Amino acid sequence: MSSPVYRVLPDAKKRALIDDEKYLKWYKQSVSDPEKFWARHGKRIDWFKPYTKVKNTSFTGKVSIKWFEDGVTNVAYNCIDRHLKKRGNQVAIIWEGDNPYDDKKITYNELYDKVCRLANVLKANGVKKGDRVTIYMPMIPEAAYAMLACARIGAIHSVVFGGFSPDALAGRIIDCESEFVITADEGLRGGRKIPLKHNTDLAIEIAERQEVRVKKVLVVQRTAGKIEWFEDRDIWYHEAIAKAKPDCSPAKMKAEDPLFILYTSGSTGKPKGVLHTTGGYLVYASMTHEYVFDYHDGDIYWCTADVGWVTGHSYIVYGPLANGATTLMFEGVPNYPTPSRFWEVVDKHQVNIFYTAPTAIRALMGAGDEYVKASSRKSLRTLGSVGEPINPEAWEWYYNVVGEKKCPIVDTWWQTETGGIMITPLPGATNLKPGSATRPFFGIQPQLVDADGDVLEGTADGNLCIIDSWPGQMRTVYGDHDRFVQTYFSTYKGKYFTGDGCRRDADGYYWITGRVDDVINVSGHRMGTAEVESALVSHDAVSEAAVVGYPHDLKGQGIYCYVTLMAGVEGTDELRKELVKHVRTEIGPIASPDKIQFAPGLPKTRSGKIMRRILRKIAEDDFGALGDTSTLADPTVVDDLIDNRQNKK
Ligand code: 6R9
Repeated sequence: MSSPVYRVLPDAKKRALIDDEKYLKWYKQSVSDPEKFWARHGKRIDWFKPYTKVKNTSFTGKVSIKWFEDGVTNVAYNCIDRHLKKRGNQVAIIWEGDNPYDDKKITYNELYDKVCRLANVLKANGVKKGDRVTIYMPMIPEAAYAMLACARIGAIHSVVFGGFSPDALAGRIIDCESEFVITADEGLRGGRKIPLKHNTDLAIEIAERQEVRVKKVLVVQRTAGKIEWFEDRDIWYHEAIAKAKPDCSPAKMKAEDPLFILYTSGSTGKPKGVLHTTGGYLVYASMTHEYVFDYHDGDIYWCTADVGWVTGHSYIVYGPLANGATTLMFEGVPNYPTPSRFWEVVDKHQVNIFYTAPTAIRALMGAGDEYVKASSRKSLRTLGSVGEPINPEAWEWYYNVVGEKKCPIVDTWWQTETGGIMITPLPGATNLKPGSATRPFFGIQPQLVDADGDVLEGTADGNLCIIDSWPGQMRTVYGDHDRFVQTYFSTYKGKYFTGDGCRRDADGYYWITGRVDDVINVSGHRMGTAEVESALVSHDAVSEAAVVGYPHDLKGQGIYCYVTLMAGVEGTDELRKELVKHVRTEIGPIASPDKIQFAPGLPKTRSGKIMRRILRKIAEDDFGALGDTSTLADPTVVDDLIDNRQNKK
């Protein structure tokens, strides 16, 4: 398979921090002597006490990952205080509201004030180092203040995406036994209100039934909508910070003290609490932010993700702020009020670096070029993509129409678990191929293995592993280290297994082919099929469910559900609608099933394992290639499934 190659643009090369020669040299150093390489780059952040040990990591046995372990620092100090002398009056955060007339700018001096006050409010309400604080917020600056205030006092934040349901929020509060929640009255997206405080109230009730008691809820007033108020528990944010002191000295944090927990879906069980720590994470987030986007002092940088996802953590808040950047935070959606919104915001704030997801690119491509062409986009210099494989058509459109052939695209592959970007082009160094994440970042050693774990060399297609640690790597699953070892290091002994399939071409470029486990990627959001299944079977009418992904033009993957009903229940369209609604309440709108097929029986092996391979094929309407069905307990169920498939082409 040959792909067009887009050579490094001369202008990008001229201004770049890293050209190809430097990339190759640094990469070689980074993998041949990681200690030395990271000893040098660890210094990019400020340390209260410098580290003497750099790397102490093992992917075997109990698995232990420590970076810069005797160093002492503070993330909020690095993201704010250390910039004040030089850039106190520089804008740290540009906030663009859902409504195009709503925006504001927060300087580093103001950020310091807000974060210190909030840190003092947390302290005054009993939050201590190591305590878990749940943040359930819209995309407003207070979400960033909340994260940084936790970091400042050493509390561990757990940000829960504002689109999650009360049940999903409750599960996350319970898992990390969080006693403090920061939320807003309501969120606002695309002109629609999201009842965040109401959802929080419901989640707290659910948590209480499991004996996890949330003591305080801090509420930011965003819409001034009507909410219920619990006098002894709820606190207005604006009242509390008005009274708080505007200084708060940053807690002395060891490099391996936890910074945050972020829940993410896996192939089995409940979402896992991915734990990231302080020093290594910040070094890695800031370094990747600088080199991958070729960030220069004074650049206006915009990542369109939500802070509820890891991309928002590393590339809206921590990476950019650690680098003293101006980071844009957007409350709204790409097509509100019109599909020109992104480009209008780019022009309005003169954005230089723009980082978004393929699902948004595809949707805007579908809306038509005129929405792009109505804007100038002259300020744009670098474009980024993240969240799922970008199909070459969308890549070409992004490059030609949005970037007008003047902006390199960095297709960045990484995961919640990796903390930062792992495989990516560098704007001034890497020739691009549409659809390929290209080459590993410094310190990253990818390896492809086959199903038996045999290492594949050269041109190959296999499962993607990383064979040595990097500073941004997750350290454990919160409260369940065995699950960490089991999930990531047991499939291929001694290697971190990513769960992704991947091809390496003759130029050594990596092409991520998607998940090889039971995780589906819907609009760049990770969804465990097991989670959707368990939501479905929690409905009275359902006896069994199997969920698979299928190719979807806009979302990348759609959610296809096979549902076996309880005896006597009839599979009507009405019930379909009800089940969709049920899944939305259990998990959230992002988990809405696209197709529901009622199936009297599911294809199972004699040992009772559902053969998902077959279900995937039928969902793709590709049942000519079902493969071997002879091991099925009852091969006749397959005919019924084919006859009643919901994706007939
Ligand atoms: C950052 C983030 C991780 C999964 C990952 C992979 C997919 C992310 C990608 C990509 C192809 C890219 N993924 N970026 N696939 N090309 N540039 O998205 O984290 O939500 O944990 O998802 O997303 O399958 O394993 P997370």
